[in-house]
Amino acid sequence: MLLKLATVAAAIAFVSAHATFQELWINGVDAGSSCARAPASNSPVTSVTSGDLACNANAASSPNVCTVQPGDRVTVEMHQQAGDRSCENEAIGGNHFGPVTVYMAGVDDATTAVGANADWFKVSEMGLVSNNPDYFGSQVLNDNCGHYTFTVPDVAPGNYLLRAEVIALHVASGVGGAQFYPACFQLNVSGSGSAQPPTVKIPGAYGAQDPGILINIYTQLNTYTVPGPTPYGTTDLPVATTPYPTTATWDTAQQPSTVPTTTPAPDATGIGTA
Ligand SMILES: *[C@@H]1O[C@H](CO)[C@@H](O)[C@H](O)[C@H]1NC(C)=O
Ligand SMILES: [Cu+2]
Repeated sequence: MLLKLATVAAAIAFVSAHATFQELWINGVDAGSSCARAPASNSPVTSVTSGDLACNANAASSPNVCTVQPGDRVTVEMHQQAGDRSCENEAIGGNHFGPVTVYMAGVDDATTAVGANADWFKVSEMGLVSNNPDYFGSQVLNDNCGHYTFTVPDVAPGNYLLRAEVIALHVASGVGGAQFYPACFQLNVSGSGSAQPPTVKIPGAYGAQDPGILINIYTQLNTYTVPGPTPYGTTDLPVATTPYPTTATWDTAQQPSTVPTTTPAPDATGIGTA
């Protein structure tokens, strides 16, 4: 009986460590879930060949698109439980260590586009930020109450899907052990950009035995290869050889508890971004 209770408790703790990207900010203005495709659960995708790898399982599309333009600072926000934005709880809990990635895909209509059919390019990634000690992008995400910020590249105007992802590697030393936590948002890019970066398919861009997917992270890594293509238009910082500063760069004091469902007006300005 005792053993059984302990097993149940362990199972609950494991599930509560899981997470989803839920909210979006544009230049520090909270767009909440207004243009998010909320995944049906916080469970990971574990198959690199599943269509769910694009935008997660049974994610409901939104009637809205969020308007952004090249150069905008866009922030995605992850939490363990749907609707809970509290900074008291780690964004993704336990030892779900691994990279953060962000992709975009130009589509005809972001409210109906199917992620697994889209043509994706990576726009940002944060893998191993320090190797003294090893420190991953997901840990920086947790330092910042689940917020991760990137710059919209100089892409041609139109509708896009935005895909944010954490890849948790805590049990990734066996094939199929890596856990993917993707979610998509629906964007309309305005402005006068013209870039059409080279694209990959998701699923398709990752292999089960990629060096950043089949990996034992409980050794000194020194370097880490983030899965998928090289980000378009940005260069990763080199892996630091000094301890990563764990102080938040996002202003967590201004973290809201409610979740807006209305898209912000284009060109609104808000709090600083991290
Ligand atoms: C997207 O933005 C353009 C302006 O750049 C606008 O003409 C168009 O109606 C917008 N589309 C959507 C779906 O909001
Ligand atoms: Cu997990």
